[in-house]
Amino acid sequence: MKIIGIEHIGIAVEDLNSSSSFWGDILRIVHTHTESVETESVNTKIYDTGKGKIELLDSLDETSPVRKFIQKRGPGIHHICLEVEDINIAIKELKESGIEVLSDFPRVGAEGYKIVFIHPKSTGGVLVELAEKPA
Ligand code: CMX
Repeated sequence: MKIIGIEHIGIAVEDLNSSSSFWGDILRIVHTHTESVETESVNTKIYDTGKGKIELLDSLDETSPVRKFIQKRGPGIHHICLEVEDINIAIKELKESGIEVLSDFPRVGAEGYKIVFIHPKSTGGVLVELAEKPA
C-alpha cells in the first residue's frame, strides 16, 4: 500500500455555519467545497490550506456518527484522512494484517473520493480514513 500524504483532518462541529468563521474569516483558509454526504449522514465544509485540508463536519440526521461522537466526546478532531494510491490494495493489505477496516469495499465520500475507515481500536484511538482521489 502506498500512502501519498495527509488529505484532511476531519473536525466534528455542532453547526457548520457558526463554526466556519474561525477557519474562513480569522485564519483565512480558502473555502473550496460544501457538500451533504448522505451515505455518511454528514454535511461538510472543506477549507484547503494548499498542504492539507480541514473538513468541518456536522450531522445530517439522527443516525450520523458525528452526532454520536459529539454527544459522547464534544466537538473536536473526529478523524484524520490519509490519501492512498489504491484503496482496494490498502483494504486488502490491512485486512491481511488483522486491522479492523470498517467495510470490505470503498464508498464514495465528499469530492468523489473513494473512502474507507479504520476502527480507532486498531489505530491507538484515532479514527483513520483512507481516501483515493477520483480519476
Ligand atoms: N475517534 C476516536 N475514537 C472514537 C471515535 C472517533 N471518531 N468514534 C468512536 N470512538 C471510540 C469511542 O470512544 C468508543 O471507545 P470506548 O469503547 O473506549 O468507549 C468506541 O470507539 C466505540 O464508540 P461508539 O461511540 O460506541 O461508536 P460506534 O462503535 O457506534 O461507532 C465507529 C464508532 C468509529 C465505528 C463509527 O463512528 C464509524 O463507523 N465511523 C466511520 C464513518 C464516519 O465516521 N463517518 C462520518 C465522517 C464521514 C466523512 O468524513 O465523510
